[in-house]
Amino acid sequence: MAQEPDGNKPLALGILGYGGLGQAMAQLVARRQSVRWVAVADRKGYGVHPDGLNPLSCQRVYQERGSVGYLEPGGVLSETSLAEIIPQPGVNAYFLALPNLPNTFIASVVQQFLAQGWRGVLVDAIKRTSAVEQLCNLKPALVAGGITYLTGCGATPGLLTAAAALAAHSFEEILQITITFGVGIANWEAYRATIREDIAHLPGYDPAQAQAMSDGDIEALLAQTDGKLYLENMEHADDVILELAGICPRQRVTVGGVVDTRNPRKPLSTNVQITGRTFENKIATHTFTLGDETSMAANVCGPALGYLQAGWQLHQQGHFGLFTCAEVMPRWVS
Ligand code: IKT
Repeated sequence: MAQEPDGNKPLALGILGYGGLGQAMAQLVARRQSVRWVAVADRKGYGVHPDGLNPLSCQRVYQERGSVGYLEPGGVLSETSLAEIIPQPGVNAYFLALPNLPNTFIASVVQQFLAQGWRGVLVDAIKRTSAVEQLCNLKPALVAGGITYLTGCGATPGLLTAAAALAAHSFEEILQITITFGVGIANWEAYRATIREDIAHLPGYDPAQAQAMSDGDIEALLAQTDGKLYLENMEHADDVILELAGICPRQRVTVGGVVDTRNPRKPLSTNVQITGRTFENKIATHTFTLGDETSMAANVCGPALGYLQAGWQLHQQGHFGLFTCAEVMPRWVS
């Protein structure tokens, strides 16, 4: 089904997944004029309203009743919410705020959009190298299907990868790109899916194991580490994204960090260091550091929204296929 662009109307945005990041995106969009939040889906239901959904009432319904499917009006309870929301008319773009558990899940959702003939913009904040590689395989189908897909558009990959791609231009050769993140959240329940995905990176765990863990299992694990997760040498798509952009071989990119699930204060300042050799044969390092007061929600959803806007402009110009956060500059959303 074709979602025809109309330059005068606000971009009609849907959010798939209504956990911590989905809810944060809804709040952020409510403060902008050129984007309207019109659709949302969680595991048990979905809601669509062409005039706009209210983030406060959606959050209340979700917290009190467990699904946006209880929204009135516009809510539908369904065990197949994703399949049912895709054919709903009037949505130009979706932010995929879904946990990629199992690791093939986001690619399978994209297949659903393709199978239903949906046209528009999709943006993800996916994390793993192998997950982005699955999406790369879908590129010809995305081109043929008229979908403009932007991948890796959160913080890492996303904001930090794009900063590295920009900083790389001071150099003739990139020797090393090191991303180190510090995330602080008051309680892990606010970001259940994100924390599960982080646990999947710990030694001895994989996505299937993390997905199978009960909330009690996660609490028991966090109790052993005083609520902190120390992540090193993660399988992170910053590497394939920077390689695809021609900046450096993926082996030169490393990602790690610390997540504190019991304290909103960051355990360290998130930064990316780009070390290279200039044309004058000097070795130097650029460092881009995020302000400690910025939250994970701000650093994931803000860039993702900017990439959504960039994707919408590309789509309106007839550019379809797969694009990464290192190939496209996010656009400011008024
Ligand atoms: C990941 O999912 O792989 C890491 C994520 C890191 C987010 C970085 C945010 C940076 C910041 O706000 O300073 C997350 C921990 N899941």
